[in-house]
Amino acid sequence: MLVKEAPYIWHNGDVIRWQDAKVHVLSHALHYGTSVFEGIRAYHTPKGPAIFRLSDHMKRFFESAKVYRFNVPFSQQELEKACIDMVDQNELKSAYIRPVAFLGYGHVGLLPPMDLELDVSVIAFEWGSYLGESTLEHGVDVCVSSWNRIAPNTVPAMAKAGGNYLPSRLICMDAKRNGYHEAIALDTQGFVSEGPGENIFLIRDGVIYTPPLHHSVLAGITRDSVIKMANKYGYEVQEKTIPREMLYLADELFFTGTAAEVVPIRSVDKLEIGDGKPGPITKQIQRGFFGLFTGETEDEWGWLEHTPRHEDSLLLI
Ligand code: PPE
Repeated sequence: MLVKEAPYIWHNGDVIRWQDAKVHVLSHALHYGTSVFEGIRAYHTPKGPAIFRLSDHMKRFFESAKVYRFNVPFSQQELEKACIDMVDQNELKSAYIRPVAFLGYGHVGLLPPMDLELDVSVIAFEWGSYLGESTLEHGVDVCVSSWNRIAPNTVPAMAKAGGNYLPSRLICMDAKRNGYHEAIALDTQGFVSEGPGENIFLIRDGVIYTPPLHHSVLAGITRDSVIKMANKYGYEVQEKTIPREMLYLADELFFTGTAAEVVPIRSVDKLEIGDGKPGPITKQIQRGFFGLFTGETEDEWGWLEHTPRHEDSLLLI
């Protein structure tokens, strides 16, 4: 997806012009994947732009950094404010927000000094639907990837680090090369894990299932939101090990993710799921999720952070 540039980027505490946000080619993260990041969406609501679960995303950002013992030289509160400011100062009605912290320039070799501070940027820009315009309504065709997800005790799946996404690239390419919208990956034991950038849900006989975290799954914030909403609607949600064949026998399947949102899956390996159309429970959950942003679903969890406008705080260097 070609990025849609915005005027400003927050970088190490300053607001700079988009074009000026550059790094050195010897930056550590470019060579070794030593970065952590988040993907957060801001939605256009009747009360103005609202960021979805900002503090939960930034909590995960700091948790990812903790696993790698990274020294992020800003507080969670400061970075939350940077996210709000980037939506606000770029005058975005809706946005995808990408906070990233990375080992920058100055040291070579695998282990620079442990107290080295990371560079931190917050980028916000417009990003439409992730898997294609009509997919939210009609669903996606997926395959099971020939590549597995990252293995336990190698690359920690719960830490959202740059390096995690090399296997995701292989999984995505597998899907695209074979004419699918996306792929589902199995863990190294052969159980269903997740998509390259999405969690997965399966519905069978009215019960909703999703793989538990020990199957190399990112603890998705959309995943958690869907579990809470489905419980509210009275569905039983089980975090259960899912064998591959259960995908083919599902009544309904869908992906969740910040970029992907809630996307129905209409076929797996060219086998139709249900009658090949988004099912009723998927549609109910989709409606509930998007309703949070139109106001049709009451935000009883306090998930929406409305962005105030600070005309006087624009700090351009
Ligand atoms: N699994 C993976 C591996 C993953 O990367 C994401 C988010 C999820 C599950 C869903 O998590 P959450 O966003 O908290 O509901 N993937 C991000 C990056 C996608 C990209 O292509 O870049 C995202 O959706 O922002």
